[in-house]
Amino acid sequence: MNIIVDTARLVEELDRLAGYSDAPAPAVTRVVFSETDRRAREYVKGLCAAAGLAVREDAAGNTFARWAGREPSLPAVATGSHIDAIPHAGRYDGTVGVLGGLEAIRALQRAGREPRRSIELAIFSAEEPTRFGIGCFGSRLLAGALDASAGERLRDKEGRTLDQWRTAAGFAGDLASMRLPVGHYAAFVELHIEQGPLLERAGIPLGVVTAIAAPATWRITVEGEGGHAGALLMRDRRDAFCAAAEIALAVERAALGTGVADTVGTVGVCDVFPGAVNSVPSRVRLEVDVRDIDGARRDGVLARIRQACDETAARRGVTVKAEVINADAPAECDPLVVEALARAAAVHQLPFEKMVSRAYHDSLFLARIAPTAMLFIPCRGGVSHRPDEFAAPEAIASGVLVLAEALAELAG
Ligand code: HGY
Ligand code: MN
Ligand code: MN
Repeated sequence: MNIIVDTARLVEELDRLAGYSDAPAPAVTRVVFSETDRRAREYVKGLCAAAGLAVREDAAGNTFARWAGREPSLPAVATGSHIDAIPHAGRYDGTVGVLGGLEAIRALQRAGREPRRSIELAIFSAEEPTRFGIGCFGSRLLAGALDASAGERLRDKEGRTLDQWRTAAGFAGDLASMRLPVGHYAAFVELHIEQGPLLERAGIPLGVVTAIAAPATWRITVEGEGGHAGALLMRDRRDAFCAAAEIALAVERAALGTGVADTVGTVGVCDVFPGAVNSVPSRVRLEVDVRDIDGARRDGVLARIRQACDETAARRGVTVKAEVINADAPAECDPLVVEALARAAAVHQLPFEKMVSRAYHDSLFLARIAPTAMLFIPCRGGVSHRPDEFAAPEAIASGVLVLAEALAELAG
């Protein structure tokens, strides 16, 4: 029988999931291990159980919902993404890959398919860096890109550790026990909105991702000297914010300096201490995000930023400490999985184009332990990480249809 996507039901589930938010609609805020995240997880696990999937959670809160195949001992084929959302984000980032992945499995069940390999939906804990400053800690732990020491090492801004957060959220167990070996999955495919404008501009309904950009996150702490905004004369100042401002502009200059569109640099967090209008800033903490599809070019940008930190520190008499949170290699997607997606699109006469992902995803780490590729659908105006993020129902349906087709082929 043909695979038919129940689009209306899927859109209703996406809207229901968006309701689990710590920000007023249409914004979505859902930070890992918050009460809202816990309730959203319960909702999604309920949908998986209703589909007859066997659900398990690991020590970091990664959730796995498995549809047993005819030969359950074989490595499964997996799909999935994340349901956590940065503050004031949209409702499609990550969730299209989770609920869309679930709908792909349900569509195959309704079509009477009986795949040889099990098909497993994976919901990774915390693809977003909001809580601990690093993205993808769930999939990093699965792939061995983080080891169990992360339980103590990863801390939020108040110093609370990953171990404290995950235990309070009910995820006990040993982080070392959750690692998945190479070969655990026969293939992994992630459906995701593009989070950029290229597919919509080209009028193409699908993107098959061939590589994922290399993200790096730095925490830069600038220590100057505070004082009274009225009495402390300009010539006597060591203003931490003005020094940090120079460093922020150096980040922009270094990213533009490669002359290549693939290089991007962002200062997304700036905490000013003590944060009073009549007090000269004594300490500023910047969080810096630098990416490129070419790892060496990205590292060249980081070197120029570090040089700018040293120059600014010397000239302004402040101290600048740059702490690398992560500096990951880019990922190549697996050609066989890429071709399975291309064939699945062709079966349904849906045009696609091969492209790179400038956003990072859990696939960046799954690619270290399984043959991995991603399937993109357009989002309006390429907008993401904003409340007006939008993916049209027919775009979502096309993505789920091709995902289901590819999963069926990969699972035999
Ligand atoms: O930042 C990213 O690329 C992802 O959306 N967390
Ligand atoms: Mn995101
Ligand atoms: Mn995402």
